[in-house]
Amino acid sequence: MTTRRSFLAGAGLLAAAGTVNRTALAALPEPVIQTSAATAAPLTPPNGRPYDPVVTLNGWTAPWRMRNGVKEFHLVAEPVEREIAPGMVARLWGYNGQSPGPTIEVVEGDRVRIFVTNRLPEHTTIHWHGQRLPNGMDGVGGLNQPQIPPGKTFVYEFVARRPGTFMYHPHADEMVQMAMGMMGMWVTHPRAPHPHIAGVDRDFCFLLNAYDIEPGSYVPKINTMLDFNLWTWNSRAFPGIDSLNVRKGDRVRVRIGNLTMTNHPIHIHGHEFEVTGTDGGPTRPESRWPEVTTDVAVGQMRQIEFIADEEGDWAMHCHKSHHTMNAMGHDVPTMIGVDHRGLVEGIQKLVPDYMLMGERGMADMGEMEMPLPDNTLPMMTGQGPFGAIEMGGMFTVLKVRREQRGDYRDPGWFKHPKGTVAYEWAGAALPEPARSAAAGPSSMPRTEPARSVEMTVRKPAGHQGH
Ligand SMILES: [Cu+2]
Repeated sequence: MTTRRSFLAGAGLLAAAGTVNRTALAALPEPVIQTSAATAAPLTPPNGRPYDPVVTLNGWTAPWRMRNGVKEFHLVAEPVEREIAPGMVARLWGYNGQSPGPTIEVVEGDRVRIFVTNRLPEHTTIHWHGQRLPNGMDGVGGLNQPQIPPGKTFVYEFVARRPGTFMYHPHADEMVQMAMGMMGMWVTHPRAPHPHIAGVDRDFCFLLNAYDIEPGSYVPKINTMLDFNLWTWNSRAFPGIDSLNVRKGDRVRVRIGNLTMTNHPIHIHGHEFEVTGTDGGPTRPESRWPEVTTDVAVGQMRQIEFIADEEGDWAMHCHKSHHTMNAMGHDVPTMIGVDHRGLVEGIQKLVPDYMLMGERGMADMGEMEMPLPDNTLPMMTGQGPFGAIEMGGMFTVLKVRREQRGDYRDPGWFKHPKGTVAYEWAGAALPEPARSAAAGPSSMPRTEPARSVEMTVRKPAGHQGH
């Protein structure tokens, strides 16, 4: 990323010389553009108050320029190309080359100046969700400020007054601009040890977002309110979402903001966590309780923390099962138990490409190499060490390893100790199932005799039918 290097070199020159020329100081900070959807290494603060940086999943942190004690950032609102997962690129709107935009990291008490240049075809603004700030900096177009016309740069300036995890997004033609991917995260680190904010070994953040992009096309349908077909974390869908790689025993924090149009119960396997903060700030320790799933409602941020003390590859996902699917899942009828025998050939005379799907459930689709239209993702995909993972959308893996050190590199798949993986029964044939005789004393007695309903059930071959 040469742009970032030249930015830092430029900042160094400015800082080193007492002979700074006035025009250079008066100039805008050079906007830094990101072209990759990979998770960037945490940005160690080069100046200002120290803090432990976050890692933005499949994202990055915006570098800044320090000018007379003010942290200056430059966000450029512009059309971007975002790889949703290998094999699919979306044409979105975002900031500085990507959607979401870069995470902004500052320290409580920092004075922050953000230059916002509008390179969109229509006006925009930025609202700083959750921040305490002067009313005229809150970014609601028409209410707090005039809209930023195309081609213009506006300046926002305020002190980051309280520590926490916040979000930023337009408050101008909001439905369109958020459906197009305009959003980002903001982390304000505490300036001194805080009684309700623990030090952690790993600190991740990401936004929940969603798109409706027809298979074969590139641009989201912006009028969709609920029926999205791509459920994403930081505009990435499984298997495009990077894993969260931590060391066994690490205290792990994950900050999750929701800028979709529905809620997402986020679930982590193998561990319990506590919600240690919301976009309203850190929660008091006496208000916390253990969870394995936390619902992140629309417009909310939930910060969760846990000790990663169980080694392995643990699924982490939205618990709405339709949100761990990619496109194409919507118009498929339920076919479980339907007898298709003899039907397929007849249909294929009319529709040569017709395929039989879903007679035994949908798991076949995880393995099937179906011909896809250009630029879309299979509904369920991803290969694990034991085969198809049959997931998509809002799914990734928390990788807990004894040998993981200070870096965030992917350690590969977990090597399970001998005798710790579920295995096939190789003993005697299955006995007849015993019917449960349990019927509690409070069960309602039937007053009318049951009428018989005629129904034929065909079980798939290989199972014992009755
Ligand atoms: Cu969800």
